[in-house]
Amino acid sequence: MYKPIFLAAVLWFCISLNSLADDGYKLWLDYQPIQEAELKSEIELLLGGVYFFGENPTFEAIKNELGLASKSMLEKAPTYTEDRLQNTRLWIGTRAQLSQVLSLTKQTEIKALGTDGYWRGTVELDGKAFYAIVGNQPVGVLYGVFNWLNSIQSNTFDKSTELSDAPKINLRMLNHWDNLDRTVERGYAGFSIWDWHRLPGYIDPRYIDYARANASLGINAVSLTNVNANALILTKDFMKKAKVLADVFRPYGIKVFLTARFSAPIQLEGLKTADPLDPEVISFWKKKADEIYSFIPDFGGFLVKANSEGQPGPHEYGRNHAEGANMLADALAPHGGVLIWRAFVYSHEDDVDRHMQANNEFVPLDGKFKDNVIIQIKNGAIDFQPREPFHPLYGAINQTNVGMEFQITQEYLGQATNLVYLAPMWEEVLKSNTYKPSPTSTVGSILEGDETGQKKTLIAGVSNIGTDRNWTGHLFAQSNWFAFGKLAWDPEAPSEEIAEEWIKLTFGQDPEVVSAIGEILMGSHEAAVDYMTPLGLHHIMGRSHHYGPGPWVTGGRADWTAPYYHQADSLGIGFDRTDAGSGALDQYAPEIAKQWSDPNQIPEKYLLWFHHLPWDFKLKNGDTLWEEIAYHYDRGVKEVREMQETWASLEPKIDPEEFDHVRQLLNIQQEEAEWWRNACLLYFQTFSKRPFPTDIEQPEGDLEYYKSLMFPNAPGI
Ligand code: GCW
Repeated sequence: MYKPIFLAAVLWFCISLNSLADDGYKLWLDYQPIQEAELKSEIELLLGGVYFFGENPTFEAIKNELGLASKSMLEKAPTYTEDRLQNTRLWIGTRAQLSQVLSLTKQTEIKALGTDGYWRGTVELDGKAFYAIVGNQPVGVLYGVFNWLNSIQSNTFDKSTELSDAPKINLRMLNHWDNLDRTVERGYAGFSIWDWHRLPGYIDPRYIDYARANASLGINAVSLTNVNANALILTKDFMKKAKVLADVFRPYGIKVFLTARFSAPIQLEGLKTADPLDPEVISFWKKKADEIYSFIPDFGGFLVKANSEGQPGPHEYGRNHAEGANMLADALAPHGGVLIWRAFVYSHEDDVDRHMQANNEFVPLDGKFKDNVIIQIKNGAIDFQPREPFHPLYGAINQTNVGMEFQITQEYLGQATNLVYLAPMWEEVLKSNTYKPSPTSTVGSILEGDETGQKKTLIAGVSNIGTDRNWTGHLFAQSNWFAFGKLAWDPEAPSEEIAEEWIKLTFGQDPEVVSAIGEILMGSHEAAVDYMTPLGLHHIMGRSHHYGPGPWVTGGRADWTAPYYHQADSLGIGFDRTDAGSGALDQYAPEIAKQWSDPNQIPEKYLLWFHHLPWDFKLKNGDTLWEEIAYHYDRGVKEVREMQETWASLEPKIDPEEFDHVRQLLNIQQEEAEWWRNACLLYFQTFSKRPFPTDIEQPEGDLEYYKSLMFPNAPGI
């Protein structure tokens, strides 16, 4: 009779224990108590006497952050002083505010860091030492404070070392693909965090935490809505709502952008046309821009997807992308707004290889875009595949502002169940040599503006954020938000260092934990490529939801089917993009086209992206192509199993809730990796007609079964 009560008590105890566990909500801003005695007393001293040189909303945000950090790290609030000398240890302010106490040399040094840069270090005055965090603008100070807090958390703070930093990119931007009904296109972490229904009246505290997280990484712009845009966002009702978000984000240095539906003049104003050269259309957009700026004076501008995948655009009226973009840019220009126009355009009515269509559209328009237009180009020419060679548009246009579009949400990379750290993939693209406009150009140097002197620079990432308690669905997907911010700030930052920083901020300093999780992160992208799309295979996932394998997907428009991309037949496999095939390779610099046209010289990771090769084609290691494909799929599965083992070894050292969350997801990932391997190898074997190498785990199951699997409710569509 006592047994049920006892069990209930045990359960209650477990639940309450669990509620103390870490649910990931605090992201990398989970200021842990400082363990090290010397550091602790040093920080106690600094936070025990903080002086702000002036007041403004960003300094209020800094105070809020210092309060949160101090309470967590030291179990007490900071002490703010009224006098910059008396009882003061930490100075916080702008260069101008600190001009009387900084040497002229120091001021010149800080000035050179630009709007968002900061400097921190010790300043001596009348024999007394103060620690100072200084920016040219309040937002730079904010970045400096976050950087300082970060150094405390990762135990690297040293007050005798001066440190300064400035971003290499102006616009470091998240693109939300969030719909007004709160569904998220390609979102795997719940619903949209923008609660449009309760805005403008209700300010969800999440908005502030979201802004804090972004500011801690230097992210300074967000586009709130899906690029498959709904014109309603441009109505007065929605402007009032967007204004509230802009007001919340402003102290954190974040500007709001909206997506503009090209046909909005027809939908909102009843005009007969959306022709960009029509005077009424021009006047509609001018008035619209004026109206938005009356609500949001520092509105960032519009992000536009036009004439792609059914979205309206200038082509309907016989106009080109420059005519469309420039008309909107002119409407924004008087207010200092920016028009971001996506290069992700392709049409199934065009027989040309989809890979080539963006270059065909945009290269002839180079130099025709207004100064406040940025062309936002995806990292590769197809669509955020597990691995893509860099987009040939990088380097091919050099009189136009260009920006990067990465995808942080894992549409094609295991969605929210697979642990895949994306930074090594981004790094690979950023470091790619384009050979154009100069022999040493890289995608990164082009983005930084070094090659063409472009003044407006941009790196955007499609957000992976949603209403899930841990924001990103998979705890480890937080590392992708984090790494995106870091790379947008500095495209030259090594992905391994970013990983280490994230691990320390998320899981603490224990060297064994840092190194084991580092191994998991750094191997995870290659593992996913191995079990999904090795050797340059691409776009062979399930139809429409893109969940799981679907190399057999046919029907409907050809460029949305898998055989369009893998081209498997009895002779071989791969998409011939050499001169004998579509000729897409010629869109790259001659140095690349020459090397990659040769199947024996092209990096093997891109082999089948550009070549259709016989099943018995010999690879560098002596294996045949068929064997090598099989080895990659097999290796991918084994790599996931190693990730599982490494994670299991960390159990005693990881918060139980976090441990279990990741453990369960790794189990799913392992099953999904096997599913990918089995389905793809069995399918490709129907063409290759060759046995699997004997030293791999033999793919099991029945191809017809894999083909029959349906996921009508898969998320993110
Ligand atoms: O990757 C594809 C996605 C679409 C997306 C499109 C785009 C917003 O499958 O869902 O639409 O890219 O980038 O415009």
